[in-house]
Amino acid sequence: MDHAADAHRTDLMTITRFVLNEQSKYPESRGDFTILLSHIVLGCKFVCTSVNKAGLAKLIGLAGETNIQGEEQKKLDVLSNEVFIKALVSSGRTRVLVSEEDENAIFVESSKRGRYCVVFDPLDGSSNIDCGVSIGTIFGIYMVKDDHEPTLDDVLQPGKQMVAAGYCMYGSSCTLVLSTGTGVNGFTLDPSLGEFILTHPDIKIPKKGKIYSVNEGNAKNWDAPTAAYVEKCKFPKDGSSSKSLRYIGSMVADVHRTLLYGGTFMYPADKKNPNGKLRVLYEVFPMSFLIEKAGGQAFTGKQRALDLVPTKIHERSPVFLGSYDEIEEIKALYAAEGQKK
Ligand code: FDP
Repeated sequence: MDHAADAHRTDLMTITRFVLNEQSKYPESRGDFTILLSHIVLGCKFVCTSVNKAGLAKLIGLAGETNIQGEEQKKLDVLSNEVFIKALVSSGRTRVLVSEEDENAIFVESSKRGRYCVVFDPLDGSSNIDCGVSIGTIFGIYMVKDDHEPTLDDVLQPGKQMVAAGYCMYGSSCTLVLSTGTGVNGFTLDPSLGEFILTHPDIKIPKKGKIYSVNEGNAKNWDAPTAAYVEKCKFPKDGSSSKSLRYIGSMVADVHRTLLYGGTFMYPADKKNPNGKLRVLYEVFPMSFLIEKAGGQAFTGKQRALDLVPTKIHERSPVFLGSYDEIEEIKALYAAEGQKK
């Protein structure tokens, strides 16, 4: 990127302008998606500001409640959840909402109802809040017919049916990565303008990668294909260099790096957690959607991640996602293991 030229840029592609441009390609479009997205963007800006001043505003620390996953809720989680629910409902474009923080799905009252269902994790990676490590919001969007009473089936759909997905990372800068089905684009918040500006157009994940990312503390409980892949990363037998290990432990940050630099991000099954840790609807699906749209792959150890059909809103699944060739290797290891059985 030419930073000098960039500094003098006057023709800014804001996220709203970008989505309006996309919308103009579909003359039948009613603009509902653009309105929904502007409410999500507002939620992201609000959470970004809250994360930035968390220390000052004493938002760091426990809120005194435990969420349905049995995790302690942080004040920022509670706040972010409220912000997103209010922003989504007030858009008048949503129907069913699923949040990581709420045990039950939210069915939007009929006067405020629209065609979109949003599944989201308002503040993912929350164990990192107190030490200032990057955290983020993850969201996936389904569009359903608006001719029926909303039900859970509206959101219990495979990830390949999503019409859009994205995340916002609250890090050294605030970055929103979005796919509306064709390509993946990254926008960075310009705090002086209060606008997300297109900074990473048409992101493509490198076909191969030099980084692997996994919680190696769980290695003693891994299955054979996961252990074999990681062993190969560290001790390649084909004369190639060993891969680097990078694990932040905050999914948005680990996936963001994987998307830009290539490699693999894994949260595999293990003996203690046969379904892994990450939640299908609002972690595995949106991230798999983005990785696929950027040219990579996402695999559960058994199938393409986006083909999973969830039966419960907080279901978990193992996931291996990243560069196309790396995931091919992991798929081959699982296929070989399957033949042994
Ligand atoms: P966190 O527990 O801090 O909220 O699913 C949540 C998540 O973070 C992901 O963001 C992250 O990738 C993963 O859990 C980290 O889990 P481990 O601590 O088990 O490695």
